[in-house]
Amino acid sequence: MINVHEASQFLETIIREAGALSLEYRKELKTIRVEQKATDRDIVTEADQAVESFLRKEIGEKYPDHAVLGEEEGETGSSPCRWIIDPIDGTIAFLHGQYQYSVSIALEVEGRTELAAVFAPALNDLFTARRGKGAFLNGTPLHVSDTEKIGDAVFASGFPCIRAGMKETNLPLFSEMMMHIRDFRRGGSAALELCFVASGQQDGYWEKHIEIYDVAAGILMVEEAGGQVSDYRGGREGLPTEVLATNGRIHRQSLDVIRPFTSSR
Ligand code: LIP
Repeated sequence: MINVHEASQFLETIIREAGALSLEYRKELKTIRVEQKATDRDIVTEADQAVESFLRKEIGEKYPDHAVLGEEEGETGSSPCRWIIDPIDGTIAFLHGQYQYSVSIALEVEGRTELAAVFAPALNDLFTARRGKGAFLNGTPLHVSDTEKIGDAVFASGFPCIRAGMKETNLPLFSEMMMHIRDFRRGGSAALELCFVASGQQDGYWEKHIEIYDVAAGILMVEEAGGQVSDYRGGREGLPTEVLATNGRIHRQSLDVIRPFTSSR
């Protein structure tokens, strides 16, 4: 149905080009057009829109029958092959001139992610993964950390719930986690946080009310690097809305902290 090897080469080419396009906009951050989305703290820039349009054009030319789900334009087409795009994951980091933003793309075939790429253009770091073939950073194989105890772990998370004005803020869970872990980081791109778990720079990441385009590529990255990903109860049915990703060794210890914060579904 699809030549996955050829698709992975295509993916690497277009994600690098998309990253280069974002860097052009990054030179003009003072004058970039910014629009409000669902709430006044939820924003989109013209760079997000331009990068998604570019990726849709490239995918449409190469694979006209494939479906595409993108953060800015939603879902188009219907096919067992679906490209899931976050054109700029970490829009706020991007807008503030920070390094930690990414372009994130996953290819799903019959509902299962087969290919993933996350590119951090300002760092020139390209993370890639292919199901069953491992995860890589700029071509070098990745492996999760070997941290055994949650007390030695560095975690990351995010707070989309606050931006969306939700009642559930992640702050009570954040306070509890801080009592158990070595330290915490908030970079601003869920896709990159997952890549940092895959590369062993961080031992874990949790986030709720996150969207599939934020995490589809990063989840495959963690799993292919030997880590574990689940919802807050340890299963998969709550994915991708709730995500707990760890090096595997500290997954159970992390679930013990997180489980009491699971809401009913
Ligand atoms: C963002 C994330 C971030 C998360 C945000 C948001 P965007 O994606 O990746 O880590 O905490 O709430 O969803 O909107 O910049 O593509």
